[in-house]
Order: sequence, then structure tokens, then C-alpha cells
Amino acid sequence: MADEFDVPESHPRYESLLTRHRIEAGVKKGITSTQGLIAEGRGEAFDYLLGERTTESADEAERVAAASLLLADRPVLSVNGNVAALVPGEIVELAEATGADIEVNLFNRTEERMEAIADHLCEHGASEVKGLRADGRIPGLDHERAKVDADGIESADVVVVPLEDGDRAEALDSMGKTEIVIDLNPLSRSAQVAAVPIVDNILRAVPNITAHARELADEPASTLETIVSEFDPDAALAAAEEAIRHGDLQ
Ligand code: PTJ
Repeated sequence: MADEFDVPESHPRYESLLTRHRIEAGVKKGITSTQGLIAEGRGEAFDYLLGERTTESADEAERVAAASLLLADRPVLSVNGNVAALVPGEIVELAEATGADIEVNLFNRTEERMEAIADHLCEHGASEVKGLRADGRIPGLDHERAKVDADGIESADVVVVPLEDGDRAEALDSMGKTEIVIDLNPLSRSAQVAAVPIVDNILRAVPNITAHARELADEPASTLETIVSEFDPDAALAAAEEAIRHGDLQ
């Protein structure tokens, strides 16, 4: 998809133009919902205010996310239409680096889009994609939005939920999941309920979590547990707000 994109990397808005291009292509391919365009616009505004960079505190949260995924018994990466359009290959790499399952989980669920996203992820190297069986439920949500796989998100201990809607993030939190949320808006309910809020563009966040997971792969569990226990989600959110208020715009 990114192949037809011919803006040079030196362009000051390169990343945001690439993001728009991928989302647009995702809509055309039937994997991204039209609401995904609106979500993209919201994200872009926050990314602009953050200086379109991974802040030090986001990098720390990404390292904690990697440690948390490596420690998990049943980690799952949740993929929606925006995630599939933006980072399909990167999600597959993160799953491989951490032993996580990949599950398609949509806010605007249709069977066509579920299948198109699963196929798209397989084209990018995924060997198995969950979410189509839908034999599990997230309690407290209406029927379509509650559907998950019983051996996927329903039984996961750690779930990565990028660009998630607040209701679902709260419902997953109520199920006792450890949530790693990737969301450029530090004030969103999803970021606020997360055990590990990552306020960064998913384009930068996912490859960076993978890089940290590779670095930490041979560390003992005790080291990983220390990394996770020393993390303060409220401080990470406060640092993101501070970066938005006082960061240098590029
Ligand atoms: O594919 P579906 O049907 O599951 O629908 C997915 C969307 C994203 C449309 C749906 O979940 C939705 O409406 O999400 P919201 O409530 O608009 O929330 C999206 C959040 O993601 C917002 O807080 C945005 O700031 C943030 N966001 C958008 N683009 C990015 C982002 N965060 C990180 N990286 C981005 N590229």
C-alpha cells in the first residue's frame, strides 16, 4: 500500500502524510471504516502537538509494554481497521517477538471487514489471526462490540489495545486484563484506564516495542518484573500532557 506513496522522507510532514495515505488506502481496500478517517484526524492533531516524535516517557512506556508482554502467559494484540491499515507487518513482528496472538476486534464489526483484515494480516506474514470465531464475550457491551474469541482476548492476561474506544477499554479493564493502550490522546478514557498508556503514534510505537522486546528477550523474569513494577501510568500521562503543553513544535 505504501508503495504508491512518493513523498520524500525529508518532507516536514512526511509521517502524517504517510499515515493519511495508508488510512485512505485501508478504506479503499475495505479494511478501515470511514470513521477511521475521523479517528486519524484526531490522532494527527495530537501528534502535531507532541512534535511528531516519541517522547522519552513514551519510549519508557514502550519498554514497559515489551517487558509486560514477555512476562504474560496469554498476551494478545488487538487489531482494528486503523491498526491493520497503518502497521500490519509491524504487528506481525511484534507478535513474533513476544509470543503474542493477534486478534481482530472491531468497533464497527462486519464479517466482510473481519475477513478482509485477517487476510491482510496473513498477507503481511501472520500465520494465525483470531477474532472470527467470536465464541467469547466482553461483559457489559452490546452484542456486536462484545464479540471476542474465547481462547483469544477473553482469556488473555495482557492485551495491547491500540486506538481503542473508551467503553471497550473500560470493559476490558473490568475483566481484569492488563491493558497496554496506544493512543495519542493522553486524556482519552482508554489511555486513562490503561496499566501502560503509550502516548505515541502507532507507526512509531509498535516497532519500538518490538525493538525493546528483542533487547529484553534474554533478561530474567525478575528484571522484567522490576521494569513493570517501577512504572507509574499517571506519571506517564502527566509527562505526555506536559509535552503537549510545552513541547517545541517542529
Ligand atoms: O476499525 P474499527 O471499526 O474497530 O474502528 C476503529 C476506530 C479507531 C474508528 C474506533 O475505535 C474509534 O472511533 O476510535 P476513537 O474513539 O476515534 O479513538 C481513536 C483514538 O486513537 C483517538 O484518541 C485518537 O487520538 C487516537 N489515534 C488516532 N490515530 C492514531 C491514534 N493513536 C496513535 N496512533 C495513531 N496513528
